[in-house]
Amino acid sequence: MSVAIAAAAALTACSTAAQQDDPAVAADEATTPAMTPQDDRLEVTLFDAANAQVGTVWLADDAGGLEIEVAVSGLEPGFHGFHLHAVGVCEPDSPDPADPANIGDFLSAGGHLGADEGDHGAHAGDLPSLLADSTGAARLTVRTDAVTLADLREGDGAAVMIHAGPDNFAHIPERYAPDGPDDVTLRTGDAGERVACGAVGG
Ligand SMILES: [Cu+2]
Repeated sequence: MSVAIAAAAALTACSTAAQQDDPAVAADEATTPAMTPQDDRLEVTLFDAANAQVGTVWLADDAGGLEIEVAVSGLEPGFHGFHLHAVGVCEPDSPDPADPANIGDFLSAGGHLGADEGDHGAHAGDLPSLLADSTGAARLTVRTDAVTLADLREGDGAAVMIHAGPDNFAHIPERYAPDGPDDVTLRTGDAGERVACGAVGG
């Protein structure tokens, strides 16, 4: 019995010593901070128009793309348009830069990132919609290679935006719109008011 205990103790000591001496383990511990610098990831708080914190977005550069994870609560159950907008500000009752007479919550964040490079559904800031459950909570993790974290930080920054309603991605069947969707649909996806916003850079 005492021999077995001694052997087990020796094994434990041996494996601990081996881990400490293992150059691979030591190198990994030494380089982990350098491999995940803060400029490769960012945590963004989402606010509603009453300036209450309603969620968090985690942004992380990922080989050749950007991983976006969002956790939010307080939404109406159902689908909500979810986009990256062009200006890194989250201001209630603010003017739309494209139409300053138009005042509304988070409008100063501008249109979708990359909106001038195509129709909605092909904007760099277009993302899959959030699905809020019966409690109003939503979680989503998505990866895009249309932007990097550096793109979001540069210039005017960017805003992570959640809308009140579902996004149609400007996908309107021809039987409903023989001439194609109108300019508003092609620009916005008709996701409605802006109900939560998180600013990046700017
Ligand atoms: Cu939007």
